Amino acid sequence: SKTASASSVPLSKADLKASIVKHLHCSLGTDENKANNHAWWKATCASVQEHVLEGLRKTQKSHYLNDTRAVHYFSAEFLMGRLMSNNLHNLGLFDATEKALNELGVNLTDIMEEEPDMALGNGGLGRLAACFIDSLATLDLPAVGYGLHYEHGLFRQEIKNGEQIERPDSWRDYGNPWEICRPESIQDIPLFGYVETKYGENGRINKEWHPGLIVKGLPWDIPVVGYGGKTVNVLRLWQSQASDYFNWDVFNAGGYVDAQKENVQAETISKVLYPNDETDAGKDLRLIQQYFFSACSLKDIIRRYKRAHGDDWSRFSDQVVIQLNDTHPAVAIPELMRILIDRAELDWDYAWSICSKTFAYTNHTLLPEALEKWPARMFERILPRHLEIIYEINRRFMDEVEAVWPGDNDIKRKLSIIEEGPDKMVRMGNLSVIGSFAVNGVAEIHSELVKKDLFPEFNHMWPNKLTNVTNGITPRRWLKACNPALSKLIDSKIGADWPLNLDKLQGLTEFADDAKFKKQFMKIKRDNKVQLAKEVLALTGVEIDPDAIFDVQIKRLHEYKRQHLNLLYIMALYRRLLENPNYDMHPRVFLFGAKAAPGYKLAKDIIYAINKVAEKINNDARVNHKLKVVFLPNYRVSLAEKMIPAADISEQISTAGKEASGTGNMKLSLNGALTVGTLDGANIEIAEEVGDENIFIFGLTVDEVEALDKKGYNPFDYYDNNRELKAVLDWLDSDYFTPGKPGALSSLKRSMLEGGDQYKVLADFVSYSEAQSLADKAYKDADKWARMAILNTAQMGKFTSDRSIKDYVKRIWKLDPCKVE
Ligand code: 26V
Repeated sequence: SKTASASSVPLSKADLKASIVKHLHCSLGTDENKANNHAWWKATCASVQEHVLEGLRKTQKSHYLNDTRAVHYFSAEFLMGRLMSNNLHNLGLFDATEKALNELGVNLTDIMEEEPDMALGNGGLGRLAACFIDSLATLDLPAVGYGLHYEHGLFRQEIKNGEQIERPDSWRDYGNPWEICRPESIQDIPLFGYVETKYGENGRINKEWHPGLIVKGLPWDIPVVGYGGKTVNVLRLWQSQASDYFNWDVFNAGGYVDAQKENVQAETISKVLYPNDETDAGKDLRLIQQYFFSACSLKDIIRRYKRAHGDDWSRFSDQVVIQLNDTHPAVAIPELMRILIDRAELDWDYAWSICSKTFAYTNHTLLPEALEKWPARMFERILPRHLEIIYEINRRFMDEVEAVWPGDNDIKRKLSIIEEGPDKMVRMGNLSVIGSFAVNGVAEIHSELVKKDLFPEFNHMWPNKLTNVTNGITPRRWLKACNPALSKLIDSKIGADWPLNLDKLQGLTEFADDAKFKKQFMKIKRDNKVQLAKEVLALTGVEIDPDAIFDVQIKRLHEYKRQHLNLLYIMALYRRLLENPNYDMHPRVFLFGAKAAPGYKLAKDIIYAINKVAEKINNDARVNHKLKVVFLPNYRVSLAEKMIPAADISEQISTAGKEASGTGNMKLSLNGALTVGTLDGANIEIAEEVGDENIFIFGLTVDEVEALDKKGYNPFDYYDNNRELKAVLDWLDSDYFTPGKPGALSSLKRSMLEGGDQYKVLADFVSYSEAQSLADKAYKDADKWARMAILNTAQMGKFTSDRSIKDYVKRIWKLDPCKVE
């Protein structure tokens, strides 16, 4: 294999066998006869990890010797999923390991099922971070991912009587074979307390923060293997621990009991991932988490910088760029200022010039409820010195605003980091824009809306600061590893280097009219559907037909993503079939996967409604040969890897202007699913790539949504004037789907009528239904469908996360690759 020469550890099949058996004996303390799948999985991991660690050592040495500029990706979430398959593919060891295990009587696919997902993220933003670090390593770029070592990742979802139940996730119960504990790099992190002002001899006012609590940050390193196996970067995740000592000043001030309470809190900091997606929880612990990992990471970076450059700060921003994944780590900005001013004793202007050349910020959402704000009083209690620094950043910034718009207090009020009111709030978005040298949105339309609607005045002040970097996905995980049959077919047609150069997929275009290729392509899709059907049966007991259309909507449950628009359409189809048993449609299975934030009532109601409608339809012999509905519990990365290769239709149906980018849309299209979608987020760019004839676009545009709001949107206009829509909505009020419980689904109807239908579900219903009919018609022409599916795969080159990373490097990070060896 191509990585064999890179490693001094031997890599033949026989050696792999020997190594796995050695680990079974020496690391696991078992043997070939006794070992179960879990033991085989662990032994195989240990064996793979040998190669990974060799690459890690070489990479770190090479980065150190070359004193490279590096990007530091700060993210509260990294949704890594499983690592075994990915690491094997990236090391080029997959096939050899599969064969080695085979000869030991072990099935690689089976033992990979033993690995728990690393679900250290909620959804899009966390998975994007995971794809990005894969691409950074693949492109030989010096990079470190920094985040939190949550003891419990995103909750495990169970469905009981149709309802979501949250259960704790425990991904490390039996130890995680990939992570390395680094006690030698522990950091002390101060919290709470008060600030003392001291007057120095030279007239300088010095501030001293007397923290009320010090917590320890213990780093765990997860190696990140680039494709080709050469560069192995690190994802460093911080775990909180209580520190052995307190600051006695607090006790003298009478805070003993409080400090004890806070000490318990120390261990709590990294306990659990907040499951909110797109709503700000506003909790103390969340701010503490954010500061904890940002401060640990900054100290880690500064320690490394000082080793090479001592106290000379002049080169800091040449060596270090920090990317803030949303505002979650934005408190790193005042933290760096604090270190430079209070610790390094630089003057403000010099400190600020360093700081504002170091940070860049990515915005991932425009939804107002997701924009982070912290009560100033809470901020002051937890981080008193940082609040002072923020006020000073703001004071100076207000002078700049005054220079641009003299006397305009409205603009000052709007741009201020501090929102005035009965409770002053710290706006983390404003802080991030002011403290960063670059700000980006995640798809063309989203970035335009960031400039036009979210931060127009900032864009006026700094016309080059706001920019776009369209998201991407790693084709290693999202095609090569998850869809091996299709990958091999592609290899045979265009060569095997497409995972590194996804534009090569365009080479498939010439086979879009090749009858044999179409047959092979669709045979693989069908095999994947058979495979998924087995999984569905095992997980839910529902039998589905691989010859039906598999229509897939997988993403977090949120009103703006409009799973309930999909549901209304399903109910309409059900009605049509009941009214006319000969209603002409190709059999279709609607598959859902979605977690709702535990406190998000309507989202949970939608999950319940989907399950109840599914139950009814699946057991209705009048229709269930044509229509089935499946809600797969506990949607996560590893389940996505099974659903995506089997999808025919990809549902991307958010209200225009609300989905920043989407990345599931890219994964599904890459695997030959056709999109039914709105002109929102990256759907627009997907349509540009595949062409309007290979996608089903429907619904209001951003401009039309805006115009409708201006004119005054009234959902009753649609309800009163569309018989089918009215009947379907009224159905929700009956007890048809919830026998004996009338009204159990009424909250959905209410949200779309009396509630005002904020997300324009009713306005888009007819257009959606028409797009779905076109999809149905297209599918009936198998030849045409095959062509469209192939062209989707062929045109996804743009959406590799390698391209996203190259855009970041060119527009923002200005990094050079550093080849290892
Ligand atoms: C927000 C919050 C608010 C505070 C509590 C915890 C928490 C956790 C996550 C978030 C972020 C939600 C933003 C997000 O995930 N946006 C998604 O980002 C994807 C990657 O850029 C993008 O494709 C999706 O369209 C966008 O919704």
